[in-house]
Amino acid sequence: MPPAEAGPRRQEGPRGVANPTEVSARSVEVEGRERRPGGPGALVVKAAVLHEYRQPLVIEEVEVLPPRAGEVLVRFVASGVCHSDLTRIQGERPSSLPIILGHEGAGIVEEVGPGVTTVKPGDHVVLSWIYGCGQCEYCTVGRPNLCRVGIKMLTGGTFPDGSTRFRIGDQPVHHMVVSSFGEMGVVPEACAIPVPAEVPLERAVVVGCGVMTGVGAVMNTARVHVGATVAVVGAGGVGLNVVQGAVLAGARQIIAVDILDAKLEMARRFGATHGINGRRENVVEAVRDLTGGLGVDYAFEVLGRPETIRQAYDMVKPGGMAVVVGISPADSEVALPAMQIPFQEKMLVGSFYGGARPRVDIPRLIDLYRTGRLKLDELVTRTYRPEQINQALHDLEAGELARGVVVY
Ligand code: PAD
Ligand code: ZN
Repeated sequence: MPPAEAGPRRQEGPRGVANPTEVSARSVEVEGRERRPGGPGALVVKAAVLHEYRQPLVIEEVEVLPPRAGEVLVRFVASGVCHSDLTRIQGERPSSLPIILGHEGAGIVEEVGPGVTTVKPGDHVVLSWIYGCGQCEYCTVGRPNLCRVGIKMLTGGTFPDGSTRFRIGDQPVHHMVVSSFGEMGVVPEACAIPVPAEVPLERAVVVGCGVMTGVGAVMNTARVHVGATVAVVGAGGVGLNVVQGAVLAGARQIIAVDILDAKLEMARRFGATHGINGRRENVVEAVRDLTGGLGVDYAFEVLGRPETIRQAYDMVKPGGMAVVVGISPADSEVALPAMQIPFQEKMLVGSFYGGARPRVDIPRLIDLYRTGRLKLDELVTRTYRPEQINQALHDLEAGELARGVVVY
């Protein structure tokens, strides 16, 4: 730690901070970082910024404002790259621009704002991309993943009061709640979930989205029963976690469906009992053939297309459940055989962030990894340096990754 006078200083002044009295009461010196004059308390970091849809992310200097009351400044150690980031880049899910994407993050708490009690500087954290306000009906009944304040944060790209903690010059830069495609970010305390320091963050990071979403869809949303039959359409970063969730739940048959043989091979390594290549086979017929003609108890769509949602619905047996995890383009619709809905009593449900209760589920998943029952090492196909972020996104789109992870 440098002597106090050499450490970064916060500037007094009105620019950028709505209420300067809210500036961190427990600020720590942040080694080697410039706190820029004129932007009170702002730190300058490198981040990958999306300025325009379908264009590469631009790596540039961004100011990070200090955490306010109830907020935490995190220095990212790793960030996973998820298809939801690609969807945002492609404009299939419109965002406020410019924005720093990245929602699968893990890092070390650098500084906390006033009133923060659950983490302190130096703590290792995995980030939740859903903020639960703790007060609303959904948070109260134990469904914080549906918290309307959290959804507004996710879709609007700002903190609940409409402000952001990133800036380039005078322009506010939006958040994807976590915004782990940069060296540092500010998140609400509720999103920073402490994890034991001995768990490597460049592995734990994948719990923040892919594992939570996939395993959570099995455990929390579907509650797959022992001995069930399961199909998983789309064996990517999230789908492989549906596969390993089904193993944990004791499913007897786990059928992976993908269009790439390499993905089907990966799915087998995660515990799939069968693989179907959707390019070569009629997947609904193939699933029925493997299940005595009836279909599976549970089918998970982990891709985000109306056609594959329909496939998942069709491959479920009467009385079974189709779970939609994949996020389809904003304006798409699904057609279903209307008469079958009552006759066959099939359930079609959505699963958002695996029904996560982040404070409970993220530590549980980390524990399952520590005790050897959850595969995280095998999920991380490739690691990237921060300046290779566009390459990581390209490799994801090309289907080459289970998960790619940027390490800072
Ligand atoms: P990914 O790109 O790693 O995996 C997608 C997989 O689908 C790849 O293995 C592809 O080869 C495969 N695929 C492509 N076309 C087909 C097809 N026609 N039939 C079968 N398989 C096919 O993506 P991901 O695992 O990171 O994300 C998957 C989806 O889940 C995506 O829509 C993402 O936005 C969504 C998601 N949802 C949530 C949620 O909370 N519901 C959270 C995180 C991600
Ligand atoms: Zn994701």
